[in-house]
Amino acid sequence: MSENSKTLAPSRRQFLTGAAAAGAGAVAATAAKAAGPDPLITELQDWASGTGDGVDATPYGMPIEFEQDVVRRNVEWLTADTISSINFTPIHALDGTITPQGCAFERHHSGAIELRKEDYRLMINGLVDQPLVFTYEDLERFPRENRVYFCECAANTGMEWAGSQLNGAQFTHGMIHNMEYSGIPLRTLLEEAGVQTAGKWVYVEGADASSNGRSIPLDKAMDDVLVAFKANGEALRKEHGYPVRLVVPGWEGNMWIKWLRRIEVTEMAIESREETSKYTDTLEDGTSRKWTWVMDAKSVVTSPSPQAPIKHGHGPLVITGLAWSGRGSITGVDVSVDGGKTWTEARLGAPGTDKALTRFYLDYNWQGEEMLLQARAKDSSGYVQPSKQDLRAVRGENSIYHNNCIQTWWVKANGEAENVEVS
Ligand SMILES: Nc1nc2c(c(=O)[nH]1)N[C@H]1C(S)=C(S)[C@@H](COP(=O)(O)O)O[C@H]1N2
Ligand SMILES: [Mo]
Repeated sequence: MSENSKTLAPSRRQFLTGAAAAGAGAVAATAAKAAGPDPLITELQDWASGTGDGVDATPYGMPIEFEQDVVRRNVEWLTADTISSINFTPIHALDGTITPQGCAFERHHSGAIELRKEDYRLMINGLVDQPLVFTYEDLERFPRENRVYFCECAANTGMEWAGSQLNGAQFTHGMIHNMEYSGIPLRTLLEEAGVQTAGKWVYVEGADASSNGRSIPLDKAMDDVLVAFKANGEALRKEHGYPVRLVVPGWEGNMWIKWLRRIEVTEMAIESREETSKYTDTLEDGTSRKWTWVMDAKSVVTSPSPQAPIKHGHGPLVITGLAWSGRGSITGVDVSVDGGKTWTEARLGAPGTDKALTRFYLDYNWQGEEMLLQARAKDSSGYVQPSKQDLRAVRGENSIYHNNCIQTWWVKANGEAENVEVS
């Protein structure tokens, strides 16, 4: 503990006593030792005796230097080359639900390309009355909507099938982000082209070398899919598909085509690489499930967790995490501190919304006991997130994708946490 946090303790004690918090006694006891004038309160500080930076110093702001560790990270052995690769959102260090673009995970099959708006074209062809090509400016003239959705790579948590492996929520669950998109319903553009009755699918592809082509059933394409050009109010970042990406709410991230280039209306699915040899789920008997597009309900405790240990003493502890479902909204999250024997309903930071991240909190009185910390999500379809055993009973251990099982963190008496499995 630093000198500062010690001397700050008395004011925390007063706040807690005033709020009559259940665990305040324990905090007050440690705080009493540090009684005495706090120079941070009583002395004039440097930052108050001069002026700060002018408004011209930061045309576009970056996080302050003290937050430098809140960044994307790779898993070395997963990152053989950085072109066809993945990095992870630091979910252990974020709060709320919106993921800043600057630290939202990236997944590229052939690197992030630089595509100017002037050079951007979107083609709609195939089984349509009128094949069309749109410029970026054309797209800006269609009526648009704002929607918040999560994007989760189907491989999120994929390294955990055979046993607990990666030590941190960022690495086990960080292939997810949640942004507010501004975009045009794909339906609007398809109606503009006129889908013929034989058209049952759309094949969507990107302008990058991989093209990452995927087939999407027409029903979904006409439902809630967006052709998006803004995220969290500003232009998409290059790595997220600037200037235009597809948003496929609730469905696996692989279908969220970046640098969206072409939409072909087809009679049948194309059965491309990305929907046959990849993004299918191999079962125990060696056969594979295909068309597993929806991301089922899932949750994770983000703090405490291996990268976010408990650093304060006994007493009030905020247990928090994220929950989401590709089948609707989160209706509740249960938290267990004893490896799933007993559960307590967590408090939602805000009511769950459709196919978006929901933040949950459990305000806990921790007395230094070891915990086997778990969260369990429930969604508006009535689905409850399964245990690892239950998921394995159905899916085996040969899969990579669609692992939505309950995660366990073993929180030790010293506040450190480790990725474990309970049986
Ligand atoms: N054109 C194109 N689109 C793409 C990809 C790609 O490599 N090329 N990767 C896909 C995968 S596998 C995922 S999980 C998401 C990741 O989106 P993000 O990089 O914005 O997080 O984009 C998808 N869209
Ligand atoms: Mo992905």
